[in-house]
Amino acid sequence: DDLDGFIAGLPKAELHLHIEGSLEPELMFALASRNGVEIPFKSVEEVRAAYEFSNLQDFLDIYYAGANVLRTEEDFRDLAVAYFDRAAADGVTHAEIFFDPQTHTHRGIPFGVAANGLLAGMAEAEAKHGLTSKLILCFLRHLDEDDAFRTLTQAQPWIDRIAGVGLDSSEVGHPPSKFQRVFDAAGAMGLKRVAHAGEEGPPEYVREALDLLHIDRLDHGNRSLEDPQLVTRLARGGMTLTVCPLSNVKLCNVASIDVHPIDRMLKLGLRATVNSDDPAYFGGYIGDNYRAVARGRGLGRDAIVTLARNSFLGSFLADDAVAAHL
Ligand code: ES4
Ligand code: ZN
Repeated sequence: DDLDGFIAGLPKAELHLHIEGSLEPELMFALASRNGVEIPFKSVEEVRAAYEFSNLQDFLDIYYAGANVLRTEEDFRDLAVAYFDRAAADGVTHAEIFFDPQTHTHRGIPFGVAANGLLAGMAEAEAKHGLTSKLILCFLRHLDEDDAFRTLTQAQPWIDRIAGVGLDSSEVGHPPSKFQRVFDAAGAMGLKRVAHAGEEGPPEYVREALDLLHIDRLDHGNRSLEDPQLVTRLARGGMTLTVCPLSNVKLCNVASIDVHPIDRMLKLGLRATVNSDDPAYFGGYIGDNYRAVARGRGLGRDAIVTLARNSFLGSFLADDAVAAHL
């Protein structure tokens, strides 16, 4: 049967997408040339050949280097529009996208250049495709608490256009507890809270994200499966996990797509979703991720529908908007 057509036609929300991770090599070259920025690659093929990672840090080093071509509001808008065009073609009707302001402010690009450019791209996607979106500001966890607080201060003029805060970058050695106070401050501002946890880090980091950061959604969460009591807690609490299958394989956190635990998560009662993480680097957008797990794990249409439904239930849309998407 036409499983690919079924997946493409199914309305989906994308809840775990780093916009800087949607920078395709072609756009990287175009922006490098437009901005007069040198990049350490001779061709698009050479860039793609460099995308072999054995862990998260391998990837992050090349991902932060790639972001260096992003300089102007127009660059950020073009990046976002390119992502939303791909997402719309995959049947995404709502997306909650991450950006890493510190990756830009640390190289002299003001917070507002990234924020204004991305917000312009989001408005364009809604006008062009009817695709709605929300913006989530991620703190880089390898940097310190003061730097995260400075970022939250810089965000103030845009705070009504930012849905929430997240926590990303190098997980091991940078536990959620390091950001308890800044997440408290964000919560007091009415922002939603999400965090990457249990991608490479232990189940204890997931517990910290719940207990200390008061997260509304868990990004990845794979290693929660090592702790049955934690699984029960996540399932009973209706916590959404934003799982990224192709990312897990590319970063060697899962041996192959054929052994990905997505169906096990659903059977355990977890509200798992399928997302693309950094599609330009991991070999596929959200449709590719759905197709990969559908084939690799032999998912039926019922499981695929559950995953898509979970994506709206786990979104930060108001209940009436969720109902309108389902
Ligand atoms: C990321 Cl896959 C992943 N994990 C942690 N931080 C990230 N930033 C961009 N992609
Ligand atoms: Zn991520």
